[in-house]
Amino acid sequence: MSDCDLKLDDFPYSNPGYGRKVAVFGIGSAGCRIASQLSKGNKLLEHFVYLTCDDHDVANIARGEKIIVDVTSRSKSTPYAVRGLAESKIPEIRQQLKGSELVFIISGMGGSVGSGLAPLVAREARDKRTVVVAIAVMPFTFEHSKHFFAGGALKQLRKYASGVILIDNDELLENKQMPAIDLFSMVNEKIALALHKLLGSTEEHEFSIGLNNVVSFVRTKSYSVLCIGEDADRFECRSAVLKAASKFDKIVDKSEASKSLVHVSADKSLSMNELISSVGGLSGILGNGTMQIEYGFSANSTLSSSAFIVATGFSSTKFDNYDPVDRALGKSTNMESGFDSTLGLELLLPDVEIE
Ligand SMILES: Nc1nc2c(ncn2[C@@H]2O[C@H](COP(=O)(O)OP(=O)(O)OP(=O)(O)O)[C@@H](O)[C@H]2O)c(=O)[nH]1
Ligand SMILES: [Mg+2]
Repeated sequence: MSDCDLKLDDFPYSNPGYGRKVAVFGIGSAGCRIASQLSKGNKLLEHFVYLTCDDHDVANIARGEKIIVDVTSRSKSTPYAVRGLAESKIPEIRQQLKGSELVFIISGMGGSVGSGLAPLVAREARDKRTVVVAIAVMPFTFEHSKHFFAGGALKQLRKYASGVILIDNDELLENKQMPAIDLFSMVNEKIALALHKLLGSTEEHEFSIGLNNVVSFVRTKSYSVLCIGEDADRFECRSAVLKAASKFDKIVDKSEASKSLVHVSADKSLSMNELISSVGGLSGILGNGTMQIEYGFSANSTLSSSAFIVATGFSSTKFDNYDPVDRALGKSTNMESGFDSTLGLELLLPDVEIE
């Protein structure tokens, strides 16, 4: 079978990978870091594209395509400005999207680059009838000044993407005493590992949910949220699953969960009983008792037990409050206009703080 004959449905197979049929766009500083981390572990995902305004975001990335939008620090003041400056890069973006059936967009929300360019790439991909799954890392609660842009960008992403998976930075921090630089790389490793396991890796001793399942699962207009739990001390996967499940409470109304995907990563002694009690216990925590669960597991971890849960079906999240214009108007702003048309209001409300 030649490369061109491969369909997404042919998963799993190990060699070759998806080639250009699946593209991963890392956008902005956080997006480039997380995508690069993912590229190191995943053999199936082969076409990585890094899109940003700052050379240093991609300086240490050896493989993949890089698109740098030329800006000065002053012209990079808002996502809208960055998007305008990226117009000249649209042919390059289209070139990188060519032949893709599925595009993952990974980006931190709230800065100017990811918030400006992730919706642009999502729009371009959608115009080519490509399935777009956006993975949006939401800013910390303390980053008040970033919430408005994050809220606006999220709204646009939801309009263009077939599905959006939200990650709450607040819920990834376990040890706040760690040096900030180590903490960010640890958080990025966790996110990349979660995506790697959920999207389908090809390692031994692994039973993966698979890319097709994940994509059909997140193709919904409701919110999907990824939470991660770890049990580093006792190596218990049940405790890792419970920790991950408990995090949803702070982001969404967890009783709304209609479906969830769970990947449990433990050492090779993982027993069927442990798996049953870990995964089975989940429907008592998430959803209203009828939640559908798909699961996968790895029995090759040597570091800790981890659980990665993507749940979907949520009608709102704590991030809905991140758009003060919506809140002030008490309604959903027209997605067509997104944050572009409300930008003037942001300038009038520079110090809005949202708890
Ligand atoms: N998980 C994670 N989040 C990050 C990282 N860097 C930044 N963030 C978060 O992502 C949001 C967007 O930040 P960046 O990606 O640095 O922003 P940008 O898109 O490059 O835009 P500029 O700041 O204008 O350069 C921030 O509000 C942070 O909360 C990272 O390495 N990992
Ligand atoms: Mg940046």
